[in-house]
Amino acid sequence: MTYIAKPRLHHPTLACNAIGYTRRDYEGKVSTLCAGCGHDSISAAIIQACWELDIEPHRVAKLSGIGCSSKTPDYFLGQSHGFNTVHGRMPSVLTGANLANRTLLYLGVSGDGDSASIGLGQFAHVMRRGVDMTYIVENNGVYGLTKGQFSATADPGSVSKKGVTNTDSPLDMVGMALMLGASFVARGFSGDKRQLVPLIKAAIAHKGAAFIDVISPCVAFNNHAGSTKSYEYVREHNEAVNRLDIMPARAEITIDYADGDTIEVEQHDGSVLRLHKLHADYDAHDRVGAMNYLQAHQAKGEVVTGLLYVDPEARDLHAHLDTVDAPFNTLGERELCPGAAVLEKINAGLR
Ligand SMILES: Cc1ncc(C[n+]2csc(CCOP(=O)(O)OP(=O)(O)O)c2C)c(N)n1
Ligand code: SF4
Ligand SMILES: [Mg+2]
Repeated sequence: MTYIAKPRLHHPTLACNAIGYTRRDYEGKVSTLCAGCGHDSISAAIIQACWELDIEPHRVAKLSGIGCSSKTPDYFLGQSHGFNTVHGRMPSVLTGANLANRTLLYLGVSGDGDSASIGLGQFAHVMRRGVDMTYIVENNGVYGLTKGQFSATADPGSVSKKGVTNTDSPLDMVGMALMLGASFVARGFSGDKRQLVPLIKAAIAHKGAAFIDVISPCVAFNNHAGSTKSYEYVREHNEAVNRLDIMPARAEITIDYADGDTIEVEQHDGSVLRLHKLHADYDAHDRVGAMNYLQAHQAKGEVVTGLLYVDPEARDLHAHLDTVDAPFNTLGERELCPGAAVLEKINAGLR
């Protein structure tokens, strides 16, 4: 229950990260989601990723919309900034916050209903603008919170718990993120933390719009035979393109050239993504190739996971707009009111 606070005292032998925090310092309140819900596994993966990256919790701003998935920011990073927005409106609030203060790490958490149905327009614009953020969609193919109606990501032919067959075409969030210009695009599965934690770490280290679609079974309404978002279905049809390690910038970098199937991708902050290719024909730098690969495997009924595309040279919205480095709330009167002469110059340029 959310009103039950977790004990603050930690066991003295708990391991600490480089800045002295235990993993428990990255937890939030007790989850109220159904036992076995995939979303709780994603929260655990976010906690693990932030702990391993030695992120100071107060440097994170977590934003979400409405839905079981959008409730989850209450269950991790209890000492971070949080904003639970209106249904489908998280991207615009995140964009505004990011423009006002670029010194925080932005984490958008949403659902397939929140981002692919009511929030589709907002999703499109936050991706094409290249807002520097990690955007996670906890994708279960249904509106879990409102009792299991099909969402826009439900596959045609999939059957609801009540026995209704979906006839609509699905929206593929990964395909859309690629098309819209996201500079880091990945798909994970809540049941595969070994793959998901490094994906989240790499997305956080990425400068630009990083998107992760995480298939996250809804055990209450979409985990039965006939569902294509159930634990069983995804385990059987998971097609991983690569395996990822990430080495933070400050750690000593050792590169192993011996393995011909490993690529190193340096991020803007100097951290290195090491991609172990599982499929020799897969190139994570090729946006069009990623789209084709996705479509071809989707047609075979496979759920492609892994890091599908990354542009390590990406420019974010601040670079596009040439904004000031300092957060707006630290700007003084001199910067905000530069005087009549400057105003005259601006007006002259508009005549
Ligand atoms: C403007 C508005 N319309 C509709 C709703 C009802 N509503 C609440 S959550 C939700 C769907 C949530 O689905 P999703 O984002 O997939 O989250 P899940 O619960 O599946 O994690 C809907 C339609 C609402 N809260 N606000
Ligand atoms: S209804 Fe579905 S999505 Fe919501 S908490 Fe339960 S299992 Fe998770
Ligand atoms: Mg959903």
